Formats: sequence, C-alpha cells, structure tokens
Amino acid sequence: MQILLIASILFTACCAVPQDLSGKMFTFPVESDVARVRLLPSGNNFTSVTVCLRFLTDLTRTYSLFSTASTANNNDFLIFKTANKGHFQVHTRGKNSQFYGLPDEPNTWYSICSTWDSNSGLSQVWINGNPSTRKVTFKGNLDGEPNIVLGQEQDAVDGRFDAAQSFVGMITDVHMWDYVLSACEIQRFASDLNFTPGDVINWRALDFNIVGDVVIEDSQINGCFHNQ
Ligand SMILES: *[C@@H]1O[C@H](CO)[C@@H](O)[C@H](O)[C@H]1NC(C)=O
Ligand SMILES: [Ca+2]
Repeated sequence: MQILLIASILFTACCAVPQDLSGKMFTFPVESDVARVRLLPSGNNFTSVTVCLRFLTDLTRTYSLFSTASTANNNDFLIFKTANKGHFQVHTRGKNSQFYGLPDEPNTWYSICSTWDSNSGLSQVWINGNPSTRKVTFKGNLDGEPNIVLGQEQDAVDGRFDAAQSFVGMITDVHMWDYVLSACEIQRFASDLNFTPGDVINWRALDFNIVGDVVIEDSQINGCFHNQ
C-alpha cells in the first residue's frame, strides 16, 4: 500500500502528460521573482535553435521572454528585452547580439521568432514575420542539459531570479525547433497558418510545470475562432 502510494507520487512528479494548449495562453499577472513556467524540452545538445512565441505586455523595463540555462551557462539561449525602445537581445551561451528599431508598442500582440545557427554563429529576430538584421553570437554546440523558463530570467539553473527582469503579461504559442526555420515557415507562424510545430517544445503537446502566480486562460488572439 505504502509502496504503491510512493510509486504513484513519483510517477506524477516525473512524467506529466503533455497538454495541448491550442487556444490557451499563460497569463503572468504579477511582478515577482517566483512566478514562472518551466518547459520540459525533447532533446539537448543543440547546433541550431528557433524559438517562436506570441506575447503582449505593457512593460517598459527589462524583461525575459524565453530563458534557457544550463550548468555550462545561465544564458544558453535567452530572448531579452532591454528598457530601451525597440531593443531586443538574443543570448547564446553567454554571448549576445543587439537588435534595434524593432516594434514594441504596449498592449499589442506580437509574434517573435529568434534563430541561431552554430556554423555561422548568426542570430536573428523576427517580429510579426519581419526580419531584423543578422548578427553574430556564438559558434559551437549548446551541449548542456537545458532548463527552460518563461516569466523569469535565470542567473542559475532554475534560480537567482530578479523581479526587475520578470515578465508580466500574456504568452502563447510557444514552440522551439532544433534547426533554423525558413523565412516562409516563420511567416506562416506569424500569420498563424499551418506551420510545423516545434520538435523540442510544442505548444500542442506541452510538457510543463507552473510555479507561483501563472494562470492558464483562453487565448484572446482569434477569440471567436478559438471559443466558438
Ligand atoms: C554534442 O553533439 C556533438 C555533435 O554535434 C558531439 O560531438 C558531442 O559529443 C555532443 N556532446 C554531448 C555532451 O553529447
Ligand atoms: Ca541570466
């Protein structure tokens, strides 16, 4: 009896069933150094990465949109917004690129995709399917065990969070691929057309756990479509 109970607790803790979050979003309603969603990826040791998601916020300070840390580096793959208008950063293994002049109006849904390729070392940011310039970050593999967090910026694996870099707002449609998406695929994602879901993180089969104040709600993008 006791053994069965322990076994079932272990099972629950270890292997959450992936959920289809189509038509849903994560709402981050408070500024804190706790509230976050941990996304459990398929795979590691990446030679290329694309991360796409949609978000809405009214923050004008710094915030993290997608934080990957490993024991090798706490900024293994980080999409970061600075306090400067239109200024985003992509960090790969601690090296970062600066992207200027991108749209960031408050209370506006944006799709953002960030790509990185280890051969060229180039990163790029796409907002609503429109490209930034391409800039060099890091050449080499991301070979640590990735710990992926929405809502907080990791300065250690799943730790050392800073409320002043936390995300407040809504995030939906999070996907991660272990390759660089073509411009066509990125633009299909931006338009919410049929696109190939992420092979590392897939919003339609999402393995995740929530810590603190994060709410799963109906997405407000295409509200009629999703709620009819
Ligand atoms: C990561 O992959 C590369 C090949 O791309 C391989 O040479 C290396 O040994 C791998 N590292 C780990 C830790 O698995
Ligand atoms: Ca960090």
